[in-house]
Amino acid sequence: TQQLAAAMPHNPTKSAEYGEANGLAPSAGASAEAASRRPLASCLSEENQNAKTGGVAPEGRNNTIDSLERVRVDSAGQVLTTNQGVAISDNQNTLTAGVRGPALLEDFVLREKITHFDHERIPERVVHARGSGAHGYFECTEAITDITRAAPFQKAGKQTPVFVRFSTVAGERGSKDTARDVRGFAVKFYTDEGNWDLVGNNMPVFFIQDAMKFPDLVHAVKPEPHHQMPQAASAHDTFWDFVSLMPESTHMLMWQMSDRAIPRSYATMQGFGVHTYRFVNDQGQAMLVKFHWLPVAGTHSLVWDEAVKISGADPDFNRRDLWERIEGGAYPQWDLAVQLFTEEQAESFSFDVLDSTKIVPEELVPLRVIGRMTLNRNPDNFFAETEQAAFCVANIIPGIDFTNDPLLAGRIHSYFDTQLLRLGGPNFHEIPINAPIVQVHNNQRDGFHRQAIHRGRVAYEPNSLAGGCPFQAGMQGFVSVAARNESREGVAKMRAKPEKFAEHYAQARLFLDSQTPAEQDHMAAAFRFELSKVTVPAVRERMVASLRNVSDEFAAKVAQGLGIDPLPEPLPLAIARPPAPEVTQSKYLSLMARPGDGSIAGRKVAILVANGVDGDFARQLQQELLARGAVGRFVGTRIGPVKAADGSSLDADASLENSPGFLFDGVVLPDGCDALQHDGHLWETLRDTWRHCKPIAAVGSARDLLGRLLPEAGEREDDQALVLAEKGQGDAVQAFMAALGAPRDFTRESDPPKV
Ligand code: HDD
Repeated sequence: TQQLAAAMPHNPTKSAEYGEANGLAPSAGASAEAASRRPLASCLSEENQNAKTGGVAPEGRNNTIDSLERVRVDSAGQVLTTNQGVAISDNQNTLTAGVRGPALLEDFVLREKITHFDHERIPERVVHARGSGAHGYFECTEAITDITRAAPFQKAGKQTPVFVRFSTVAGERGSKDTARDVRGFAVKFYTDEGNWDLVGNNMPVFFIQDAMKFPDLVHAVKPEPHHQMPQAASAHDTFWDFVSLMPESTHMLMWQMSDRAIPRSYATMQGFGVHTYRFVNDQGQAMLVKFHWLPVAGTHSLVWDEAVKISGADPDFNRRDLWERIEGGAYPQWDLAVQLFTEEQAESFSFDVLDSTKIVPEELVPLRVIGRMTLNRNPDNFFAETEQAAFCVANIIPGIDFTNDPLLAGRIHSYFDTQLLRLGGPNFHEIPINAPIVQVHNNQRDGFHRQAIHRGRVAYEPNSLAGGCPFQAGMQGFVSVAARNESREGVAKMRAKPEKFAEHYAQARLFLDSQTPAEQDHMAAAFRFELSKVTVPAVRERMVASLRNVSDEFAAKVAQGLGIDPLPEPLPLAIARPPAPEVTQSKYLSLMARPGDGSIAGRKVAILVANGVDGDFARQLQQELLARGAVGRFVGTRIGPVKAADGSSLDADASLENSPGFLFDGVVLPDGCDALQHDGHLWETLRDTWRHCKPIAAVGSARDLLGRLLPEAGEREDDQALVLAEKGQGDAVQAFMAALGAPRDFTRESDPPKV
């Protein structure tokens, strides 16, 4: 605290306000050097970083810690007090007149406690209500000073603290994690030039092209207004009614019906800035840019049956996973990659880069990795940090700028606006999680919950009484890029869209055609499932009619699952002669394209135990998993000790009842666990693990047990995720680990599942 207090400026203009010294000239340290654009003296820069934040983040820590330190509360060893700091003598009994008498109004302790409780809730986010956050840092790996002056990218090795929140979109705050839904991927960079929020999703496109349609989209996907059903699900009439009438959403629907909508972990999903932004360099030259987060652990998803089951057994599945990865040191990491291209290139594309329903295929503009983000600290308090985190698309910094994407325009307005309601006034930027690590100086004053104590009598500009401070930074501050107006029609006011926005299907087809057959099957099954929940036949048919514009074959497959025969006529196209796409298949769009480094860090394995189990094997496997950042849990019929074959004791800390098999990434049956054979939960665990195409290993006597409970396992040859081994055969464990780190092999699947 002392260090921070020392770093906080006394009011450097104080004397000037009273005319004591230097009159109108800003005092030293209160102004920017005219010749250099950085560092602004009042800002955090590499030079003064140590003093202001405690230095560059050491490994395993990050320097947002220091800025939050002053507000952290640790009650260890403290007495209970009221909010006024008065020690409370009795936290059990209301103050009453006599032992059986009435409560007294003067009981300020009771009234304060109850009143505070009554006001504990704030409105949840109107979308993305369900989310989980973590702290970390971004480290630049390649300086791109020629392309942008944005602070995080100025020097290789430079670290910028971040806070990240992942979310589902449609469900309420308490809804399940594994809903079929888009995931939010919002990153707040606390840069030395102010906060930059990159508020993206795990899918690179969006449902609509124009913010004007956002309230309609959200009203359509949220639970229906008359009965508030279904929760956290798009499988209902109003959603499909809307999207089937909005052909521009077709591309996004393909992503949403793919396995990307049910990620295994937040650490195994990509993130995208979605819109085309601009990078701007020192000379004011701009490049167009798209942002991509690439998970180091690779892209891995669940399958639908698994997601449905998990949502019952552990609605916090992704939240728990994120928390445990960080607590366990298996820090989630993403590379930040950019696609950089010029206005001229953009003009030549068959699609409009201002249209958020389109990607720029990587074949056209390759990715360039410029840094890596590591999440290494869980919040101390969910409400104070994750819930109060206020992301805002308008939060950009010098070196980054917007484009005229009409979806982006609405977002620039919407985020700030929603926080006013959600966080109760205009000073939410002072809430510690939202406060930049640079200092804030302006003439904004007052409002609910103001924290800063502004000194002096000047709250206006221009002024002479405060030496002109705080004064504008000119070219050293944020300067909007002198962007050419993208509208070819000039500057006439209009409500219209560029022509290329009218092409709605080419990239939906590109996405579909870029998937593996198994992924395509999952997509068809997802459409079938969702549309089968729609009660109005005309809506189902309209959606199938729209899908015909993507692929007749795919539409037929969906239609067949819905009993629609013959196929309806395709929906009319909005554009008579669509431009030919440059790319019709992209190897980057399948989840299989980025399997990651094969690491098993963060994965969970059920090691089944019962009396008579091979204790050494079980313990060794657990150790080996741990050494590789994964978790092996001993799972028995009940929790508690089991007696291993060698007489030693193993402690089952999970049971087949409280941790069903579908919660694990793989299952191991050690030799001697035959006593589990009559436990029906084991049968379910094996069946689910098999059906979800996850690895199973059976050692020694457990091979027979597996053969009896899961005969289909015996029918498959060359199944990489099925490991059958003699007792003592060492490479069995390695084979199992390899399967655990690899993408799933879906050739086990059949639709519907076989009996
Ligand atoms: Fe949004 C929240 C992402 C379009 C209006 N949005 C929100 C969050 C994410 C996104 C990740 C949660 C942030 C957090 O964790 O607190 N939204 C997107 C993306 C979009 C998008 C990637 C399309 C490219 N959003 C969009 C539009 C509008 C909004 C077009 C309105 C015009 N979004 C909001 C919001 C939310 C929000 C209502 C709700 C809570 C919040 O902002 O803080 O303002």
